[in-house]
Amino acid sequence: MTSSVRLDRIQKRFDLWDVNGDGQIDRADGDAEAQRILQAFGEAPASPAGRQLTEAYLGMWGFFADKAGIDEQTGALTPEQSNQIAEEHVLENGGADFGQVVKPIIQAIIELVDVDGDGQVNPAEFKTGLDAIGVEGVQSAEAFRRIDTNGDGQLSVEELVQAVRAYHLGDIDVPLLGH
Ligand SMILES: [Ca+2]
Ligand SMILES: [Ca+2]
Ligand SMILES: [Ca+2]
Repeated sequence: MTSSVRLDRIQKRFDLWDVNGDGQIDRADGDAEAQRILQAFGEAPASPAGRQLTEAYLGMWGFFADKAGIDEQTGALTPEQSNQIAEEHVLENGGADFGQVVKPIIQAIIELVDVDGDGQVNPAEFKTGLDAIGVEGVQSAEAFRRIDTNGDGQLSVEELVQAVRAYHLGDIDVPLLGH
């Protein structure tokens, strides 16, 4: 997979993040992305799961603001700045920072899809989740098998975090958080 594909995916991610389309990424965009997903799942923003997801997205924004050295409340990033931070933290440091910011989001989304409450995602929950987030053109059974790296028939938080990272690295073709 070429680095241009990788950059294209990161670019798409931040095009998506720029929810109000003003060409910059800021706190309001992070909040809007969380609301978009909650709406897709029919979850009230004020519910515990709703608050958890919103806080996770704002936490990701805070991470970006911190890396850029700007004020989390009032600052904004250009797409180029966002891409640079994403690129560095997807590719470098063995993905530790990426896992740290993405994990709370994955955990919050699992709360939304985990109908049987076992803390993991089974094939039916996975398909419901993909449909709600609006991931199109993905064979959910095949994607499930690829993400279920230990083959136990369940997707764990860790497997899903690794899958999101692998998508941004260009290793798999399943845009779990939408594209
Ligand atoms: Ca914006
Ligand atoms: Ca489950
Ligand atoms: Ca598994």
